[in-house]
Amino acid sequence: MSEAVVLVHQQGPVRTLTLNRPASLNAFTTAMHGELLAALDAAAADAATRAVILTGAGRGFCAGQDLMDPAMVSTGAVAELDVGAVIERHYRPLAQRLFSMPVPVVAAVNGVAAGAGANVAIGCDMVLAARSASFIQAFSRIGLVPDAGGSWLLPRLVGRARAIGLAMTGDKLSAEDAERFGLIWKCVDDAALMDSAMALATKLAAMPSRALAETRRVIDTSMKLSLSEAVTLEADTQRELGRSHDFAEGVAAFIAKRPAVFKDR
Ligand code: LHQ
Repeated sequence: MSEAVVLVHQQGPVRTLTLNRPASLNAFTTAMHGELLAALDAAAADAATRAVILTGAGRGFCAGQDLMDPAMVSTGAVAELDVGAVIERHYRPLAQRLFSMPVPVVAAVNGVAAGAGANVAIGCDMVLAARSASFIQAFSRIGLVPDAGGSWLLPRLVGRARAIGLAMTGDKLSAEDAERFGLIWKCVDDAALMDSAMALATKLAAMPSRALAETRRVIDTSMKLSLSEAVTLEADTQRELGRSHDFAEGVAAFIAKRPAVFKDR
């Protein structure tokens, strides 16, 4: 049996998913798409998993679509490939899965993240990157536009000027500049990456998962709402969460000066 192209490791409430095609800088093949989506679905369905880390094996995080995947080159004519169908079949479900996870997802970007690999990374809730890592909107280099949710995310994260600059030039952005631009949460020393990711994921795992997932939802939704509509969404969401176990537990724990034990999903 061939080795899994997505490795799964559980440590307490934290599940680490490692993209595992290091010889190709973990570029996406059809098989890797299948395994990653299944692994995210399984993490979402497992009540004992309260945070997920996504990282890459070897020296890269993910180089985007595997441009040598037989599915792409078998016809001998790349122009005959329906790239839109690849997006619909693989990148849409992946982006939407990340944006609807019931628990936080931390990207631990260990090396270069290019094309769809960069946008899968920044589609995670919090992104830590090793100082030697980098982000490349490689699409323009091969005549495409940012995908995997990148066209939506980039301007929201870094503003229009930087989004267009990064996407048009396809230039490499260092992890330090990515932090400075607001593209990622933090850049850390290479040797500290996985410990930092585990510490962050462990902290998030002890927090009220349902409220964290709802936090992502209201922030993402607010981008297309008026202030009045956003406040209505806040009120509606607080009304629901206000009836939850985790809210009662959080308040009770605060008053009793004890750690809270959250359990809602
Ligand atoms: C690769 C790849 C790769 C295969 C490195 N594929 N082997 C959606 C739908 C359908 C179609 C198209 O696209 C999309 C979305 C996208 O993601 S488009 C963007 C696709 N990605 C790219 O264009 C990035 C291509 N890779 C690169 O530009 C470089 O490899 C980067 C800048 C990422 C890293 O450069 P280096 O550190 O110099 O490494 P390298 O180029 O030597 O790569 C190491 C190996 O990995 C090498 O294989 P080899 O056998 O020569 O050692 C590369 O061929 C392989 N590899 N990316 N996407």
